[in-house]
Amino acid sequence: MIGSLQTQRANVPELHKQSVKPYHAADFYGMDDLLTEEQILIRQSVRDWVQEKVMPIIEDCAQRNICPTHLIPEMGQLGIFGPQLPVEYGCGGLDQISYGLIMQEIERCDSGLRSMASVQGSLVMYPIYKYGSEAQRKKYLPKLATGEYMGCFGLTEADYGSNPGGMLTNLKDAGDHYILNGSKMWISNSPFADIAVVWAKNEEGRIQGVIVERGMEGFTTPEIHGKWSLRASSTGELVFDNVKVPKENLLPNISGLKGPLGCLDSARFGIAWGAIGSAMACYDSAVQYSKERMQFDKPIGSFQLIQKKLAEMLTEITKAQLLTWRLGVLKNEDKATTAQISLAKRNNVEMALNIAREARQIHGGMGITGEYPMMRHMANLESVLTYEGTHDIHLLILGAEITGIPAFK
Ligand code: TGC
Ligand code: FAD
Repeated sequence: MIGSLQTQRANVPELHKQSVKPYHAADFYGMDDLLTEEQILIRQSVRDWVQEKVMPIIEDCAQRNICPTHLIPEMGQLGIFGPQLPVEYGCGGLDQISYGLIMQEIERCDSGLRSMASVQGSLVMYPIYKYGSEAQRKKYLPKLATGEYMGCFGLTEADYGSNPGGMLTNLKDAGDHYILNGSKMWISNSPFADIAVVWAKNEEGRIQGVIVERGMEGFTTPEIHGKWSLRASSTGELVFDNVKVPKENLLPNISGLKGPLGCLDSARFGIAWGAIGSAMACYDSAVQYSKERMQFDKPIGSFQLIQKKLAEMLTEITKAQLLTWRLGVLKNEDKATTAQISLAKRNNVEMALNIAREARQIHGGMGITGEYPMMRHMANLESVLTYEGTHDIHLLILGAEITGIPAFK
């Protein structure tokens, strides 16, 4: 039953191809000197693929609300899914900075595509690896790594977003299986996912994770329509109506809210890198445009007000690059804390959103069209600011870290 949608995913939609300008990566402080040769090679291979295969079609996908699922097999081949997980399960075995750089290069193109990749790697493969049985790891991880299976992560409910601990979705022990009831809202990848990692309360009210497979009776994944943001990503619900879940699908090695929140640390880390990609794309476009666009018989880049915008953009990108690289080092040493990750996610997403807005202004009227990427990035980043913990929830996580007093409730 699993993978029944793969044929549909393989269909390549007819997409309008846009010409793509060469890309100049901002690296004002020589950040590349801090990277290993392997990290630079990995970044380059993803950058080349994105530039050649995805950049030309992404605007059309977003305008027409098409999730480019036909790219999934190539993403699998490139090692984009779960690159930070061990090779013995078919994954990349890479370090955390390489993972971050991959997210950066994908989000330089589009946050929706990065969403697809970070949900798969950090929110589906990671919990199966970290909390799953050996049999679950062997069954799912190699196929998730190639993209043969795609997954989604069900934590949020319609009435429990920032407060997932209040969830109502529940799991009852029915002897040789569990019965799952409830629903999840705002789930990336859900409309085409083969499996869902779902968080639900057991009869004692303790949160547990289960793997639900497409095709299980009573399990549906309606799509959410009408989004102005992440239009090249597919978002939906997960609905469980007395779904029989085999006992072997329970993630055995975790219980409590720390299970899903632990996965979020990995995904939020990837977002911190990804947001730099969006910012770099908008900055690069603004630099090129300001040198070409003439007003008052001069390139607009000759005006001080435009130079101020560009200088401030480069400053913020450079600060974010240094911050995030250091976070990567801490993560490689297994020392990065939740609060440190919150600081980076919060800072970098806001930074990218501000740069998208400023870059849009530099492009004048042309900036509101799909000929340039700013409006798409700006609209996408509104979701990124909200998902994986809202901007204000991350501020409160930092507030609790500083004072020792949680202010959530
Ligand atoms: P609280 O009492 O603080 O914590 C409950 C238990 O969890 C532990 N914990 C963590 N463990 C691991 N990693 C973390 N980051 C953790 N944060 C907390 C904590 O130690 C405790 O453990 P224990 O053993 O004592 O039970 O929980 P709270 O209910 O007060 O909530 C705190 C708060 C608000 C910070 C948390 O609920 C939160 O982060 N809310 C935001 C929800 C969120 O981020 N949802 C994201 C959904 S997934 C998504 O958006 C995917 S989009 C992906 C895409 O498309 O790219
Ligand atoms: P609410 O929690 O209702 O928040 C509304 C406002 O109230 C926010 O400004 C918030 O900061 C503020 N607020 C809430 N509590 C407090 C407080 N204690 N103090 C001060 N202010 C507060 N979830 C998944 O599980 N899986 C996914 O794959 C997934 N993908 C998503 C994709 C998209 C495109 C979007 C938009 C969301 C996705 N989400 C996913 C859900 C996302 O994580 C939630 O939207 C997010 O956690 C916020 O929850 P909410 O929308 O219910 O907002």
